[in-house]
Amino acid sequence: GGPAPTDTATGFAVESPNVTYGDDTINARYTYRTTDVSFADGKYQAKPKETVYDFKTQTKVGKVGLMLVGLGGNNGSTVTAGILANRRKLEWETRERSRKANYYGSVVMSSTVKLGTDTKTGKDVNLPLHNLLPMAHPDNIVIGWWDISGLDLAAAMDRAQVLEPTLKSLVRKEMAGMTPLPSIYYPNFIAANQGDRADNIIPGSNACMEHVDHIRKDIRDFKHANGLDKVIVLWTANTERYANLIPGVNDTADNLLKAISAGHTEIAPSTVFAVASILESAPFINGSPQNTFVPGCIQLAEQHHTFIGGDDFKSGQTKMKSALVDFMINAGIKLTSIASYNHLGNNDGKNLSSQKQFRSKEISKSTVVDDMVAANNVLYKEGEHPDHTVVIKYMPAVGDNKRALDEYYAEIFLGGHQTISMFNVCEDSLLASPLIIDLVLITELFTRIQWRQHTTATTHQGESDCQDWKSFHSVLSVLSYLLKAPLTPPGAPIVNALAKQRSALVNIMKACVGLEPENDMTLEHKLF
Ligand code: NAI
Ligand code: DG6
Repeated sequence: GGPAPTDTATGFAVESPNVTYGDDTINARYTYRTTDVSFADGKYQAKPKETVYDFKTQTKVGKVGLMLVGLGGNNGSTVTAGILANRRKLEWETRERSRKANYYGSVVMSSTVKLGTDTKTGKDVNLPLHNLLPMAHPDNIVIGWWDISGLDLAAAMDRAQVLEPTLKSLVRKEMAGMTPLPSIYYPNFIAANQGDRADNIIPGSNACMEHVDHIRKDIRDFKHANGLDKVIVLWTANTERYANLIPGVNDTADNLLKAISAGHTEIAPSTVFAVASILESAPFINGSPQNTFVPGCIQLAEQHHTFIGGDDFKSGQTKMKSALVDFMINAGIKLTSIASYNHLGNNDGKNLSSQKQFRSKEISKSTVVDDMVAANNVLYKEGEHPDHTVVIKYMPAVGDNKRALDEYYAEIFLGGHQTISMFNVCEDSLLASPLIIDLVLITELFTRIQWRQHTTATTHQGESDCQDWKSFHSVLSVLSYLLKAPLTPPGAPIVNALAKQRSALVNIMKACVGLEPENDMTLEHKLF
């Protein structure tokens, strides 16, 4: 069973023959139990299946850098101010009372998972999710950035109109010293109404290899200047229009690189950033809805074994939708329509008032219930789907305080109807910023996890044949909980249901320390 378990940075140790703690790794053997189903003789045959994996997690986190594309926007300036406030443990007055910096809204920093049951009290022992495995701390993340708007971050924070004046005054000096690197701007991809803020631009208005090389150099310089072990790049810039998928242009990695070299006009800035990041082995996450990850870009990430994740932060309205619809359909209630409306007055809303950019958002907001509907063949016939309408209106006066109204209309017992109406008001960027932190912390963690599969049964000596160690697939679908339109490896199913997405994340993390998924059976409290 290896050396005796020792304590780790996580504050607990697992005592099991399947778990060993090395000097700089946690090693876990984990039996993954699933059910194979086949159809024969007019009925399903369900056969339990076991697959044995080893997971190896490097415990040394190292120094982590985050480069944000669009840092001068509402999310970018807010997440930076939030990290500074936490790092300096700031407190500030509001009209209600004094507030302290926190990471509320971050599933990693502010939610807990059940470790097990206390042997003395019989009560659950819960740990912050952050403590399940050694993870980076957001306070220590070094931030770098690009923006087509040259405002320093203090001015950008004022423009965003998100934070309390008292908090702004405490971070102003530091933020004023942060100015964005110039970025690439292809006007055709974001709304025309954004043109007046584009004053910090790398020359050229179409994709080209010079732009890729420029961004690659920015990443290298940032890494070197700050002595970083790794850099993660995240797109929190404007929503772009969809890029047309053109055979020979963006369908394969080779074609994509050739198309960039040839200055093809259908390559979006976000794809240029993704390509540059992939080539620098820097994971790239897309917080916006557009199809940055054209097939050629996904293939390039696979070839370079670099993580990519997307698309579109899942913050308020959609997170609620992917929880509520999961509840309704799994309660046997036939949801028949969803009307989703919101209005907001920030720059995101202004950009989305343009039809092509709105269309990108409409797609990502509309696909979020598909898996739940498809799974219930009692309520829905093959191909049947609830009506689903998404409306977004730009209303400058409300600023970042988005108002979202949703009506869920459903059929209940014997032809009755249930209508659930929701009104959700919040600062959009205060919901989105912690998601940026989660995406970075989880992505960073997965850069340190390797797995291998056992291909033969374990002998009495504990030996068996194994495949070579590998990383998770380049398309990091474990980020799904945080994203409206989760990107999955080609051919892999998309899971939108919020509870399932969280379980996948938590249970994979638990498997890495050799613990079983939480099954919620609590037999110990039922079988006396
Ligand atoms: P924002 O409009 O305030 O900020 C976007 C920033 O990106 C601006 O400063 C703009 O100058 C910059 N930008 C545009 N094109 C660029 C380029 N090519 N290179 C570098 N910088 C560029 O938007 P916000 O509210 O910060 O949102 C950012 C993105 O996140 C949007 O796509 C939005 O749809 C998405 N999102 C936001 C959520 C939220 O709750 N706030 C949730 C889900 C997604
Ligand atoms: C209006 O819908 C603007 C959008 O950018 C959203 O605010 C953002 O995508 C968050 O949407 P949701 O549905 O996750 O709250």
